[in-house]
Amino acid sequence: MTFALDPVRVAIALGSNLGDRERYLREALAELAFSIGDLRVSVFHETDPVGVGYQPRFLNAAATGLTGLPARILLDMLLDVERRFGRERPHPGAPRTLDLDLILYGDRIIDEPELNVPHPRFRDRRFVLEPLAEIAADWVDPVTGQTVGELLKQVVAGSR
Ligand code: PH2
Ligand code: MG
Ligand code: MG
Repeated sequence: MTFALDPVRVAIALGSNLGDRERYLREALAELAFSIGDLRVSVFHETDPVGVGYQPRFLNAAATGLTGLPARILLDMLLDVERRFGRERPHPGAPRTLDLDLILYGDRIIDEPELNVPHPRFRDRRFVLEPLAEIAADWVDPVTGQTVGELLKQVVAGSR
C-alpha cells in the first residue's frame, strides 16, 4: 500500500460540451467512485460556455468525496478517465467530451507543474461554484479563507 494516505476530502468539477454530455458525466462519476468514497454529487447544470468563444453549451457538475490517493495520483487518474472518454486536446479550450478538474484537495495548497490546487480560476467560475455550493457550501478555500458559498455570492453579485 505504497500510496495509501489518511483519507482527504476532495472536490472535482465535471464538464462536457461534446457528444452525449449527460452519459459522459454519469459514467465518469461511476469511474470516480472506484477511487473516491462517500461521493456526493450536485445536480447537472446546463451552462453557457465561458471564455472559449462560440461553442455548444456545457453540462457541468461537481462532486466531493474521500480518497487516500495523493493529489498527483488523483490528477493522473482524472486525466486517464478523460482520455478514456475520448477527450482530445487539439488546442486550449477546445470543446470536450469530458473535463475533470481537481478543485480542492482538503485544505492543501499545491503549486507544482501541472498541479495547482486550489484550482487557480475556480473562484471566478460560476459553473464550478454553483454546483459545488450545493454539496460543499461551507468548505473553506485555504487561499482566501472564504467559503464556497461566499465565493459563489461574490461571483453572482459581480455578474449582475
Ligand atoms: N470550462 C472551461 C472554459 N469554459 N464554460 C462552461 N460553461 N463550463 C465549463 O466547464 C468550461 C467553460 C475550461 O475548462
Ligand atoms: Mg476545466
Ligand atoms: Mg481540465
